[in-house]
Amino acid sequence: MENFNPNDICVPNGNYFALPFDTDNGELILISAPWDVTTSYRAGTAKAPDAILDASLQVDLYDYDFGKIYEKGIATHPFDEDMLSESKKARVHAEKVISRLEIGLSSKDWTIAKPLEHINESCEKMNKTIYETAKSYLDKGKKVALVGGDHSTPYGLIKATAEKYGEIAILHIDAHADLRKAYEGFTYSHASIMYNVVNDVKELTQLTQVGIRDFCEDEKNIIDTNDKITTFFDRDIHNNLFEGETWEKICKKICDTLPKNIYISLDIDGLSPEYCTNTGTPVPGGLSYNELVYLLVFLKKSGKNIIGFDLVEVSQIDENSVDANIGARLLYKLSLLCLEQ
Ligand SMILES: [Mn+2]
Repeated sequence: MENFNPNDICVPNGNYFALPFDTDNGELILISAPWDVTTSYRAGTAKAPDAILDASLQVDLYDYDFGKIYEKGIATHPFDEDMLSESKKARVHAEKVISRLEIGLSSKDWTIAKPLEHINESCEKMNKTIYETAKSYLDKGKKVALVGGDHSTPYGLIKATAEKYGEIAILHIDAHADLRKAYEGFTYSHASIMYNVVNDVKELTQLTQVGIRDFCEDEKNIIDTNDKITTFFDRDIHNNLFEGETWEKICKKICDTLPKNIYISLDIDGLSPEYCTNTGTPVPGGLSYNELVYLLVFLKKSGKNIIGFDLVEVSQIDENSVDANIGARLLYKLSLLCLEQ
């Protein structure tokens, strides 16, 4: 930090926010996951880590809520070019699968089954890479967070974090419930992340979902019958706000469902689409930026310990959009939450 003046013009150094930390002296390590294989509607989120890193250079480091806490150290794990090229290859297969399913072919049809197998293998390899990278830092006593990529990418991080802490509670902010079993035949679909976590991560004690407004009947049944899952549907949140309940009271209810240690999985489409115009599967409704920041700061001020997080589904297909800028600001806020006060 010696030669670093946070008030000066920012000099890009390959790190998020151009901070002068490395993976040895940083307290929080950010892993980029340039991966976008199973997105179902619009692709593009594989480019998010790069776009967010660029936009992060515009973020003022001094924070209204947390002052100079960044001095504790936010470091950036080296960018994984291999993951990006593997994502591009697997995406070509995935698009074939999706277009064949859309004309009514069965996932057992041989023209689908073979590429599907290839895609599922690629996704497993990506999960393993993220898991091992995260574990290596967690073993050194660091906190770890992930910048996606689509919502399949944090699987390995969630697993490694759960193993490290012995139990894990997740605050999941999203438009979608993500409880679909192997959506479109993809075992590790972005639409299945919470289904996979609920079923595979035995250390999971609680999944609290906020902003959910897009789900199928099967997903609603899972929500209704699994007592580890509490869902604050977007419609209920907004009905309550319209009828006079305060956002503070709703945040308190959300907070009360969670233990002290929490992991946050933030899909940018949990926000209203005006804040994430390029995201893969936007849905009207959702939280405002200020509501989300209020909730995050509320959790911290209520004494929660944020043990890790992911920020996923940001996309900046249109270079002039504000998506990456908003993503970078949320990445910064979430990073600060992880640092010890
Ligand atoms: Mn989503």
